[in-house]
Amino acid sequence: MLFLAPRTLPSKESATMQRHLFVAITSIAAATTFLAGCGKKEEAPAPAPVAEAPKPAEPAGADPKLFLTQPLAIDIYSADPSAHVFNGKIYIYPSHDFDSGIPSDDLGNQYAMKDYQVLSMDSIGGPVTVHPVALDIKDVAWAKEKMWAPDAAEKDGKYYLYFPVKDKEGVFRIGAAVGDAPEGPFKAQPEAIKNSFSMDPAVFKDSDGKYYMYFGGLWGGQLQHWKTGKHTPQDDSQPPDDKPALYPKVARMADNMVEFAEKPKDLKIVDENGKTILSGDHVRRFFEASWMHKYKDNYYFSYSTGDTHTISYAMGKSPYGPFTYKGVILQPVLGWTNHHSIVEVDGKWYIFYHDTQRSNGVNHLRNVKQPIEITYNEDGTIQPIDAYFGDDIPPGSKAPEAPAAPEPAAAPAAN
Ligand code: FUB
Repeated sequence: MLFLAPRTLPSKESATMQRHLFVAITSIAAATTFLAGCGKKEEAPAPAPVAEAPKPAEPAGADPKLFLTQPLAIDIYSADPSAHVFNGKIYIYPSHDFDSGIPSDDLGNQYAMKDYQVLSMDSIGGPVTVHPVALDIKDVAWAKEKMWAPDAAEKDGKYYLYFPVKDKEGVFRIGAAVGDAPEGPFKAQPEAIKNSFSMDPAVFKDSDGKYYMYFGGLWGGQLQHWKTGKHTPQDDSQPPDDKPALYPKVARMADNMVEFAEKPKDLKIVDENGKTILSGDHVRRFFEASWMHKYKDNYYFSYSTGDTHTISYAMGKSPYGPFTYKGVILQPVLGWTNHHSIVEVDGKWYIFYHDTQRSNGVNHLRNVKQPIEITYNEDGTIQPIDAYFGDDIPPGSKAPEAPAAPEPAAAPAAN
């Protein structure tokens, strides 16, 4: 069994005390901006015709004290933040949530997003710009519905937006769109990336200049439709509990950045004994939200465990793996989905994430939050973060504690 050593609360509290202070200050600023925005909306209501149903009120947000960091002070719902530093500035490529009115189900039909807007900021905690629509579903010839979690990359002064969307047959594919600026606009390629399937692309640039895409997602993300290597949508089942879990996929990008240079391969995740993580191991198995980063000589593949709601990670020595499961980076947040990115900004490493604080738990109305600095232990493992102090975690979702930091606790690495 992993996770034998529990975290100690006092050490966690002392490690996060300064962050709380910073967060408290930024929270008040953010809450003031948000409330001021809401107030403005209510000041001059048009007189409603008597017969017309009242517009649903903006949901009241959850108590800010329950959260380690606060929502970015912006007035759109946003989720799945893929952060990058381009030209010294922080850009976030999020999903753009909205209320489609579609009832919630296990396939995520309520996540019916139809465009992307990029966010940017000069520094962590600084003001955030919400850029105009960077890509609209109506400008993607092959797309039908559900623009889910995107990512972006830069190469030779061009910017590439990668996005999962269902095609006209209802099959998730991954598209590429090209632009001249990090915030877009982006022009979609006429077809989805050949041999792409499923969702949640994350593109990683290795230190040797090669780019790799990681992708895949269970349930509504359709990865199970490809488990035989062929497209078998009639078989929606997951592997039996005692068989290997479905792996995320990896493919090196071609030089033109809009094609794969190779057929996608499995990205193996194994336990501390080198044994494959099993399908029934919902605490550790990959579900969605791939992300890759490199710190010192180690590659870190991090991902959401879906119905156990953590961001977990595995370490390896090559962008293709294999990866050894190490533990939890981010404990469950308020809301069903947990989705993140990890990026270095000015010599410090941050996790960007989302939750449903602003909508007080409406799963498809999420908000990207102020990022949290992560701390590496001397052996390269990452100290786990608990960013939500409330009780509204879906039943059975709380993950076991991740391994504790070696004693004495190592100082945070600067880069
Ligand atoms: O935003 C839609 C989907 O929800 C994403 O693609 C998943 O990662 C989950 O966050």
